[in-house]
Amino acid sequence: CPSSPKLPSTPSEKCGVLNVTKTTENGKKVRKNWASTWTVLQGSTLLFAKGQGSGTSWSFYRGSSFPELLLSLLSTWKLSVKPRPAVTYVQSVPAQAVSKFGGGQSKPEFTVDLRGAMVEWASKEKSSKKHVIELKTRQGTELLIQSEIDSVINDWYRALSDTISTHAWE
Ligand code: I3S
Repeated sequence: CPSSPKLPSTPSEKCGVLNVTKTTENGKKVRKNWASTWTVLQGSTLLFAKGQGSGTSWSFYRGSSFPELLLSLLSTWKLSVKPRPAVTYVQSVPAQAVSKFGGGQSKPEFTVDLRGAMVEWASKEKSSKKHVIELKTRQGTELLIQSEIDSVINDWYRALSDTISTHAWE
């Protein structure tokens, strides 16, 4: 990922739009609230920024490639429409295309410390969605991270696992 002028100078290792929800915060269970979320992996920190306000925040997508934008919108729509339609997603999408952290957003909405965290594929009981990663931090925050595109979520799984092993003893 290109680094953002608004964030600390460490170049980010990975970025992209994922569907994210917290399930536990500081050890307390919270209601799921899936949202299409701009996600950046920087060192041992994972940063998130949701689109702002209600409806579609176009600046959020500034710099995204067209397929990425389309997939993200489809995914947001799919999250808000029930029952879920059978949508088949295009599999080949250029991986990282967005150049700024959350477009117009200057600060990440929340961050997660990956040191001592655990990552695994979420069981069916955790979510009815496919391709869901469960992330548990040492601070007692638990998140579900999902993408409709297997290659995207597999890459994130690998990146998160690698980061966690690299920083395991810090
Ligand atoms: O694990 P749950 O509680 O069945 O998760 C679903 C609910 O959070 C649901 O919200 P409401 O209970 O407010 O209707 C969400 O819309 C679903 O997306 C959640 O399930 P999945 O399986 O999509 O994670």
